[in-house]
Amino acid sequence: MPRKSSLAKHMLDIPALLLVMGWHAAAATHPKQPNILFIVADDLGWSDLKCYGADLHETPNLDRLAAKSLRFVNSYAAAPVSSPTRASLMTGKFPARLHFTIWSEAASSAERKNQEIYPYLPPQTLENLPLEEITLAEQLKKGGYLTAHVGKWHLGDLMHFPQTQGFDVSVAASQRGAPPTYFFPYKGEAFGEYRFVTDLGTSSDGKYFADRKGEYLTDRLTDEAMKIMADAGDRPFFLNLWYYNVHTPLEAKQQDIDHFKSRLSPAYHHQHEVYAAMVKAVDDNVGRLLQKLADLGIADHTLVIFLSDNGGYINEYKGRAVTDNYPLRSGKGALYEGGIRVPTLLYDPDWVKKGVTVETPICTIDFYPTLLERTGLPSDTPVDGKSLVHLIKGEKDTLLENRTLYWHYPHYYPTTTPVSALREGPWKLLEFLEDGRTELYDLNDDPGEQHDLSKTRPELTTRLLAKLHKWKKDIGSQGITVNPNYKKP
Ligand SMILES: [Ca+2]
Repeated sequence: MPRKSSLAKHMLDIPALLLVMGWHAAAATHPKQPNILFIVADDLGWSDLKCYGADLHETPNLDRLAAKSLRFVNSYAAAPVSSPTRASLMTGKFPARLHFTIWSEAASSAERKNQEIYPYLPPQTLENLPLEEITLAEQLKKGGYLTAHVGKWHLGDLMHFPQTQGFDVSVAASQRGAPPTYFFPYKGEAFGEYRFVTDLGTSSDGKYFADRKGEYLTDRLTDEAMKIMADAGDRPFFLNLWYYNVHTPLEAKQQDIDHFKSRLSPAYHHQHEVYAAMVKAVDDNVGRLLQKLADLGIADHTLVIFLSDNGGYINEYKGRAVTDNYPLRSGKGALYEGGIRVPTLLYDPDWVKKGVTVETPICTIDFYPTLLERTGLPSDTPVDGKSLVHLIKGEKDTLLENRTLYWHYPHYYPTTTPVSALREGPWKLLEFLEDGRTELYDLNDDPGEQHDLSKTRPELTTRLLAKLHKWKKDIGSQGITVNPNYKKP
């Protein structure tokens, strides 16, 4: 009797066993936590995408993504230049708190060597993201994610590469902010130094891929990213895909350049056919990634985030203006809106069912807490950002609506002198650090920041300036100092 009873018990267990096996099979296709495809374009300006008002540029794939995503129209980079914004993405902190306020190379020396041309000296800032910082990648890896970085890094030297900051896999990272060329083998002279993108020049046996002649960097990064997605297996992945496009040097495929050259019009804001072709390269490759997610059967289980690290570059490259951030003022380097407001799309298959325009101001410091809350993982470190999960779920978030955002850029750039800024509701205050001059704008009425209200609204200006000063003090920000070697031109 005991034997029969035992057999009966086992027979009873069979459906349960199948159920368990079935669950495992389902788990293999759909891990419990969603995959995260985090795409950052470099220097892509506010109006560079069609879905943000571009005229010359063509971005059908990103427009299709926007049509089913949250499209943020008050989304800010935490800094007007590359490395600090990237540091904010990895740490959830204000760059000024990290003392990482200018791009890596400039922090090391270049800017401070211009000691005679500027009346003030910028502070000595970090050139490497400290290893002690607990990055988003480290948190997601600890939570079971396969963490992969592909593309531009710009958060430090080889001793501070993605592998040291929580990434299981890293492909094509670089210490520098731009490749010497966008064509294989991605190395050569640039800005008076020898630059290269790691990992892409040779095959695993150390030989050159002779057949890769003509290969374009952004296509290759996408190939590498798609391999990682396909090989991720049961583990949810965090794929941090930071394209080098559309940063200078301006280089693109000839047929795309020809296409946009034939479409140039004096009526357009955008006037650069090579830049337009570089934007197209980003769009083409986002299209390939979305198709790959569909082909792998994981499109309904993958969050897709797309944004830029700072405003568009409005200065000249080889004698021609690169882009225009209309209707916003200025561009990369500045704390006017054109330097920090960036196109941002967020698709969440579980919560976002149609395209929605989101007016609530957000910042790159917010993605760290957002992704941890969204994946149900704890945070081991305090952050400055706030979770966007309420917005993702279509709920109102008064905390975010009432929040004040801050910037501090104690450096020079062709578009600016050292400057700090805040945004509170519709109000935007800028404080120029050389002489303490302030400017105040109402972004609801004046998104192009053309009408300075600091003189007509002195009480408001004083209150906001005090708030900005308190923030700078509270986070331990670094200031500028008088330059004893300054020679007035
Ligand atoms: Ca950049």
